[in-house]
Amino acid sequence: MEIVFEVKNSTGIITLNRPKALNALNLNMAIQFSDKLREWENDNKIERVLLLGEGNHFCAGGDVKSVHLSGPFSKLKQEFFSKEYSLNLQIKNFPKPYLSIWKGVVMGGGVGLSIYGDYRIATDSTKFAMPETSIGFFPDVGGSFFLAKLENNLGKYLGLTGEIVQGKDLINFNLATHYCPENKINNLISQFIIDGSITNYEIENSSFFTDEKLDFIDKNFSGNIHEIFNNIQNVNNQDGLLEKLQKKCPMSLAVTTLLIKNSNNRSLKNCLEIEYRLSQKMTNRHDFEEGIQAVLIEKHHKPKWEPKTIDEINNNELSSLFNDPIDNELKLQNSIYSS
Ligand code: QUE
Repeated sequence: MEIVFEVKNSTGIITLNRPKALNALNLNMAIQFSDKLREWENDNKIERVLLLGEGNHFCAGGDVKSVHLSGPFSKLKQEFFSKEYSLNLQIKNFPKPYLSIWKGVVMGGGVGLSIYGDYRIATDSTKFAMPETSIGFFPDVGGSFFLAKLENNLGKYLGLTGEIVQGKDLINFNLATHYCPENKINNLISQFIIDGSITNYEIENSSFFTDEKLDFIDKNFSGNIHEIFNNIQNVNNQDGLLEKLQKKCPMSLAVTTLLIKNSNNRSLKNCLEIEYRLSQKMTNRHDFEEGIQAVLIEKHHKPKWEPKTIDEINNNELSSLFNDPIDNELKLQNSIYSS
């Protein structure tokens, strides 16, 4: 079973169960997850939901390897992203307390399964990131919603660089709601299952995002991707940031910047519908194939992006990714619980 459902003491427990694939979410899991949530939403015996990852990690993302292997313009590309994004919205609208334990890797699709819930528990091993610009994709699952809400250009920074965020910073940015030391996680889970309460532990780790770093991000990550590169080129002491960004997919960087810049005040539903159109276009570009090969299949980590640099981006291609309609646009349902 790739996903396991249990009920203990009026708590519905969901365990992502593909530990060898870091619990990456595939279509089958997304369908079962969504069906079970719908059942539990209407079940008076269920008072709350707990989401766990089997093994050492929460969830590495969507199963983009299968998406890639399904070939150009496949049915799976349509089905997987429409199911995943509608599940993200379903979680946002789920009317009962929903808690995720952020053990280990919490990336991409894993963020989408947890960030719209009520409680996200960071622990000592938590590694949170939106790393999709490394695979020729973009920060989806509502990245244009929750990253755009982060202040002082932080969301743009996280979406472009894919940088890992940990304990204290996750709390400071309100990405996690609570911290719990690794050796107290089982206590926290038992308590939540019994009565829905959550112990909040004081976090002792220090922050990696110093005031100086946050100030740097605020100053240099405004505007479009060309302005951002220009800004960074003109400062010293940038800690290899330019080199890091130059390794990412240029078209992904341009798409991510535009997406986050233009998403302020959009609803999650609207963001996901826009992202769906982008998902279909981006997963059928050469760069996605290149990125998946480089990072997940051959693992040589030397993708040959086309175009190679942001300066070679064709603005018509860039705007067509956002503006040209596709055959099967995603139209999500408004929830009866809509907030
Ligand atoms: C960027 C990503 C993903 C990634 C690596 C990136 C991603 C994803 C996985 C992943 C990791 C391990 C697995 C798996 C998938 O890695 O979205 O099936 O076993 O799912 O640099 O966006």
